[in-house]
Amino acid sequence: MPAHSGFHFAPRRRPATLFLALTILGIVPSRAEDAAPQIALKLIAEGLSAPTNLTSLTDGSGRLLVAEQSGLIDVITRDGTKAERPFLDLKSRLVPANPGMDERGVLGLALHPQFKTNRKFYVVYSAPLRADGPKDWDHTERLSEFRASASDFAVASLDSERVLLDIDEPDWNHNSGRIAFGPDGKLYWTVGDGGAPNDVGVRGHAPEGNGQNRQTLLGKVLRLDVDSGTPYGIPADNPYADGKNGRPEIYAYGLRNPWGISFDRGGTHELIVTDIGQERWEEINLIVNGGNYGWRLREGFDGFDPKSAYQAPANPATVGADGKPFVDPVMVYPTMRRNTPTSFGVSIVGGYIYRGHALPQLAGKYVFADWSRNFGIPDGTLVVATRPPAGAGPEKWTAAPLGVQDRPDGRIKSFVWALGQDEDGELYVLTNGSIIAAGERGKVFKLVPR
Ligand SMILES: [Ca+2]
Repeated sequence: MPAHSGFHFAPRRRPATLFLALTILGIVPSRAEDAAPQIALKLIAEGLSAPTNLTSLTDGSGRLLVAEQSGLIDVITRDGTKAERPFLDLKSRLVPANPGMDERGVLGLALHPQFKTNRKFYVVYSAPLRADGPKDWDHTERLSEFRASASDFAVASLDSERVLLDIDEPDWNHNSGRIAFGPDGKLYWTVGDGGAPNDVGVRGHAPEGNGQNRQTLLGKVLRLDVDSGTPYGIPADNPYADGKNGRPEIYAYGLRNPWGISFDRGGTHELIVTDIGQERWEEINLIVNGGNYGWRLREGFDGFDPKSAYQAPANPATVGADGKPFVDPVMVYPTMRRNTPTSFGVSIVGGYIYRGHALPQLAGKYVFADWSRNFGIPDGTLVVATRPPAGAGPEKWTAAPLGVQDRPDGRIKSFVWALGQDEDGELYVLTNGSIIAAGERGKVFKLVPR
């Protein structure tokens, strides 16, 4: 269980000279609460609507791209200025937004590994329901390829759109829509279970739930080859590439609402996907080819029964319908409830294994967040997970709040919408001041040395 206790709200600072003397002597405070956080949040951009993605514009300029859920992809220059002209304006392509909370909009953004030569990039966004989509369903998630202008890499046109794959969605929520290129050059896409509590519903949910049904793309991690085929190719080693026992796009399955995908830039380039739980557990998963991550027969390390979502069944399923065992998460923490005051919050937000240079104390650790401890009040928490040494037995990570300047408990008084990583491996925190994915209360911060 993650240790939130022991981290106090008010920063306790030692005199700098004492701290320096202790450091020279090689004595560092052993208790985290005794050390003032040596990390700060540097404001990079503000006045955005809910920012969902940040990535480097990999043209050598050092500029960043920031996607706003409500439709714009902005260019942020090296000095933190938002360019007047957006990279791309997708507003006309989006389904109309809810007035309140919404999980639709611009959800995923990834540049092609050879962007500098082919100018291609990929976006997942929420389009109005396709004309031939199921009549009473909500909208269509669309993966499209676009191309930046040859004369100006910081500008792209809607006219360059090539639609790769549409996935119809029964509800407005649990879309996920996160994308990333793997070290194999293939595009990975996390898709949520379609919404509705417990992956149960007459509209758009398979009898056994979408997560466990391999004939739907909902509740899956997909893998596509965007460099071959029309409109895309199926990698030969996708587990159901022949289409016999599942949809050929599927790479892994049994996910609920995986809001977070990243490949480790170092190590063995593992694929990390976080999954937002129903009522009990938030998960970090290492995704492997063909893995079944359990939803809705499992939540966290426990079984799950949709008829009693708050209580794990006495005799949980341990294998999927194909007889193969589930893949457990590498770490869980309890979803925030009245009886779990030490939780980080109500929805895990995926991050990155830190491989940058500015913050050596984070090297090799997984930096992520929880969206908020509360649906009404912005109360997100930054978290850092540490994995056991290689070969230390079954992989189980541990986590603690990531203290930052003036917020040693990691609670940064904003909703944490997403994390981002630049081409140097440095990390960013994308926040919003309300639950509404519109307005101008979105900000981007960079994690920097204090
Ligand atoms: Ca799971």
